[in-house]
Parts: sequence; C-alpha cells; structure tokens
Amino acid sequence: MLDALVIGGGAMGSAAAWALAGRGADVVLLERFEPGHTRGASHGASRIFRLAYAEPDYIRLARRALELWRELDPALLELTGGVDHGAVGLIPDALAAAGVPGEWLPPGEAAERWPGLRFDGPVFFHPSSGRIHADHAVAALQAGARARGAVVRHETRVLSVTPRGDDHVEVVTESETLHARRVVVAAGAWTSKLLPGLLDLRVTQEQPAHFAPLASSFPSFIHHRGDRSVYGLATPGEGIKVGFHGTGPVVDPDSRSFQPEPTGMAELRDYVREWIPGADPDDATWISCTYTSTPTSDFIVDRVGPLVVLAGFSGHGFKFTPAIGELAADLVGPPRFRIPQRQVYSGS
Ligand code: PYC
Repeated sequence: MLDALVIGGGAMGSAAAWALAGRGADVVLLERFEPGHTRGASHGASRIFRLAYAEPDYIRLARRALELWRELDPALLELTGGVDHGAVGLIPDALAAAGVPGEWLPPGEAAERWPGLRFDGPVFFHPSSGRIHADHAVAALQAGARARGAVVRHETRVLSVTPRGDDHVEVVTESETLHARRVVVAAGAWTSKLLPGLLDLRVTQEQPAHFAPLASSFPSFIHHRGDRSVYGLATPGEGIKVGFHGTGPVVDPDSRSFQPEPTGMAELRDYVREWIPGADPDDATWISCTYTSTPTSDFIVDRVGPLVVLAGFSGHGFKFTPAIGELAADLVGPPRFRIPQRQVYSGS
C-alpha cells in the first residue's frame, strides 16, 4: 500500500507530490494527459505572483510560497513589481498591516513610470509582485518530486476513487487498481467528475490573450472593476497577457470548444484599446484555459477521511502552488514508520 497517491499532475498535484516525497513518503502521481498539455489550468508561460491580498491568510500563504518558489528554482519567479487600480478595497491596508511594502502613486506619475498602462485614479504599487513561468514551474515540481523518489506517470486516466476505510483508498485506472493510505485529489476542472456530489465547483472556459507589445517594462496589474476586473502581465517572447477575471461560460472540461467566443474577444480588444496603450488591440493570440471556482473564490484544501482535496483555485491559485503542496503534505500526515533493514531482528 502506498503512503500517498496524487491524482492530477497540474501545478497543485505536482506540488503535493514534491512536498510529500520531500517528507519521505512513498508517492505516486497520476496525470491523465501528456506532459505540458493545454487542457486544464496549469499551462502557459506566465502567471501573476503577488502578496497583494486583502486577507491576511492569503498574504501569509503567498509569503510562504515565495520562499518555496525560491527553494525550488529562483529562475521560476521574476519580481517585476505590480500595480492595482480601480476599486482596490482593503489590499493596501492589509499589506501595510503585514509589513509588506507598497505605495500610492498619482495617476500621472504611474503613467510616466509604466507608459504601457492608462490610469484614471490613484495607483497602488507593490514591488514584491511579478510573474511565475507556469510551464517551467510544473516541470520543475515534477522533476523535483522524481528526484526525491516519487513516481510520476502521465497518460494514466483515473476511473474511480473509493475510500475503503480510514487508511485505505482504492484507485482504479484504465490499466490497474492501486491502493494508498491517502489520496490527494488535485484534478482541477475534473474534480467534480472524480468526486461527484462532494463539492460546489463551477468550471468555466476563460479566454485571455497575448497582445503584441508596443511598450516595455510592464508590471503585473489588476484593474479592479467589480465583476469585470481585468488582470495582466508581460509574458517575455509572447506579448502582454490580458484577461477578464472569471467571466467565461460554464463548460464541461471533456467537451469544450477551446475557441474564443466573439463577444468576449471584442470586449477584451476594447479594453486594451482604452486602457493599455502599450499593447496592440488588433494583434492578439488567444489562449484557452479553465477556472474551477468556489462560490467565494476561496480555495478548498481539506481532508475528508483518507482523501485530501485540493480544488477550487478560482483563477488566482497558481502563485500559491508550492505552499499548497506543503499544506497537502500536512493533511496527508507523516509517512508510515519503516524499520530500516539493518535493524530488523534476525533471531541469531
Ligand atoms: O493571480 O491574483 C491573480 C489573478 C487575479 C486575476 C487573475 N489572476
């Protein structure tokens, strides 16, 4: 019986395998698709990193993630600085209370500093923000997990997950049945299919795009506009990534179109035309990804009997990845005690 089996080789599952293997657990990671696949939510070259949250728990989690990203590979994370504008709410107060640097800039000064962006009010700048290379991060977590002894298997589809007792889960794949003391389910958009009826998750297809850059030096940014907030950042070599946050249609992850929807394309181009003078609204490369969201956008990192569930990262989870892996390992608990061979009583 394995100590732990992780289902899902996206960012969160890979981080869980990395953390578990680091604690000496006997761990197998199963991923349904090929390495680097683009069907879920962990692909692409850039994600926002920021400590800038209104909730102290998220600030703490992001701080821990920052330490762990650096431990994994400092090249994965680049701090470009970040800006928030619009209805930023309690973020500046929460950062100040946590001792995280940040400063308000008048819109003219901010536009001089980042001519690629337009601002119509005060801008909150936080230097400890930037971007993470998503594809490289997933590959590094899997390579790190393997180096620590984990087995990572791609193209292995899990058909069922059945708890058999407090310390036993049966996992049936297309080719075999596996048994583990704990199973970590980190299946992103497929979580509700694997664990039907357990969680209230909403899967949407989102369509950000890379726009051709007309300026250099972009911070990562969030323009807070109620339920039409926009985020963005520069992806070196690919352009300026811009997207509406969580506005896409509900989809089935097994039968989605991957095609950008024309109204959303026009709205994003209009946004870029009005607010991002440093990007060409007419030169876009569209991206398709999923968000798996909870009703509050807070994450599910929890244990139900022998199952540990990592789900509902609601389009803002990637930055926390290695810290979520660590929490998963805490929820799994210590590996079984193993008696080193040389200490086994021989009877002589
Ligand atoms: O990573 O914080 C984030 C984020 C916000 C909107 C999209 N991504």
